[in-house]
Amino acid sequence: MHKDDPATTLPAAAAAAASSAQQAMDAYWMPFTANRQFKQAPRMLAKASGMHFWTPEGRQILDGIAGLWCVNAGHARPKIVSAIAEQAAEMDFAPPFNMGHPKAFELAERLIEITPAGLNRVFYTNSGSEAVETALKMAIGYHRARGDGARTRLIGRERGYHGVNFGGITVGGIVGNRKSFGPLLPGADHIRHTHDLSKNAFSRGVPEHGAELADDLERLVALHDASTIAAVIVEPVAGSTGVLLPPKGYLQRLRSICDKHGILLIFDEVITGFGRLGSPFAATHFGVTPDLMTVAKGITNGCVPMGAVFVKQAIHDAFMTGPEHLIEFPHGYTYSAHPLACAAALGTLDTYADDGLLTRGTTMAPVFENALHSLKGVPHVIDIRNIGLVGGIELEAIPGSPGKRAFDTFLECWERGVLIRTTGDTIALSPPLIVENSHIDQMVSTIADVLKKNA
Ligand code: PXG
Ligand code: PLP
Repeated sequence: MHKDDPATTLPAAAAAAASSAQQAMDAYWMPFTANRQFKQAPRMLAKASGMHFWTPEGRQILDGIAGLWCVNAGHARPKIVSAIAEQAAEMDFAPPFNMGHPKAFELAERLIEITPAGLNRVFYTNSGSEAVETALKMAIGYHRARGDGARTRLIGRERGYHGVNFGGITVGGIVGNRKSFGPLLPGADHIRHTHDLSKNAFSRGVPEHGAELADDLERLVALHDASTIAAVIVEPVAGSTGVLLPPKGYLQRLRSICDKHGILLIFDEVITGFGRLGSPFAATHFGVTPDLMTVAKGITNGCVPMGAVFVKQAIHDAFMTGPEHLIEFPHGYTYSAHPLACAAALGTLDTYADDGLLTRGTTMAPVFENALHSLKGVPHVIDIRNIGLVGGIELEAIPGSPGKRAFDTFLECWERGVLIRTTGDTIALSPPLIVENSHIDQMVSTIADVLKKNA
């Protein structure tokens, strides 16, 4: 297993350049960040290896969230680093439209060895958001190609996160990400979310209650008629909204309702893909195969931007009609199948295989679960949720200041050398899959200390 570098000092010039005190900060408009707060008290990262980041001043930070749910094999893994460097020197770019390069094909063949059986065609994007837009277009285009062109309606779920582009926020269900951007795409609707603290608080693993919430899709079928519905998209485990697990039997039920009505099922596995739950994909984990599956993040260990959509062959084949010199699917990105991304992804798959990381979460899950649930009874903790190597700790909101308790906890954990993530009043933990017991202890004890101190 990979070990962190003991020597962490940055070259003096790099440290000076990155020093937050001297850095002009006005020009960079930061994504999903409280810009004004950040720029008053910047939190800068300058180096990463294994389970850790280091600040420009050389302070070590334990990475409790795999960067942003993406660095599943830990930072600076040699096979990935050298794959990127060698590819950059050999061929920096190749046009993806009408041209190919060997690693794009090699990667697709390697990927379909680990995807659930049947998902054996791959389309490349550069992010999860783009993967979602691509999957939604494929779903609508597939029905039209089959002569069922009235099926255009897209169904998402309350509290869902599917990236930030217009299709993704249309099917997404996070109010703050939607409310400022107008009417979005027409015709979409949402099924209910599955979070129910009154019945399921402090469940270990998937909660017992709520499989029947999948029947909410029947309500939308009754309202809109199945003949107008193209697809349903859900995160098998909702990440961004605060780690919401599917109730026992829920995904199976959703699958069978989709089958009954000819509706495509899309799993958005941008977070759950590549070992996060202790299996290669959530679809593998739950034994439910979607028709389309979106991934990103862990596909390259976060090292070069990349996303992808996996589809069943029948969906791909439905497009393969018409004159052979014409483009079958008028869609793609300048950087689809970027050589650096393909090289990084191949290095990543090798690294996952070398270290058994796509299933290591299963081995570590009991340790992680026990550590997380030891926080029950700590002040303000109202729920703890876990599966594989992802956990959510929900805090009681400060009346009138939603999100503040969690954000303050995040700031204090950072001061104490642990990087966590918060969304609303939920703390999310999703460490690199190379995590050891001592790291888990450090994360959980730091959170406990901060919550007790501020009780
Ligand atoms: N779908 C899902 C399920 C995701 O989790 C995306 C799509 C979009 O991927 P890109 O690569 O476009 O960001 C995501 C991304 C958080 C957080 O706060 C989660 C994500 C991204 C940024 C922050 O938990 N997930
Ligand atoms: N906007 C313009 C003017 C373009 O020419 C292109 C691509 O050629 C795009 C947007 C899309 O960029 P990308 O392919 O990187 O998504």
